[in-house]
Amino acid sequence: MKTRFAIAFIVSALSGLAFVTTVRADQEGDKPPSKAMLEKYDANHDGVISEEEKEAGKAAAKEAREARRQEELDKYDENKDGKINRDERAKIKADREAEKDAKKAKS
Ligand SMILES: [Ca+2]
Ligand SMILES: [Ca+2]
Repeated sequence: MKTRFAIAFIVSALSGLAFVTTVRADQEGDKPPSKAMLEKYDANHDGVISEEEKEAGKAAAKEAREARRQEELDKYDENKDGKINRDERAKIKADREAEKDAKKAKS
């Protein structure tokens, strides 16, 4: 019984510590950004992602998403209703698969 209590105590103490550490890292922003994040957002390559860079990155991602959506619409929206329905979506998927296969065949 005593051991069980001790373990419970240690576990709760540890999770409390982890919580504090996480919160602190968030507050101070001293958690180093991942390499992928830096590649994506760190425009001036100073190893820090500023608010501006974050916003710019988000805007770029949104733009890219919308561009791709528009491209899909241009190419696959056969009934021109401005939306991709299930049949049209199936065609996109089929094309993607074909592309993947083509790449595989090349390599
Ligand atoms: Ca930067
Ligand atoms: Ca459509």
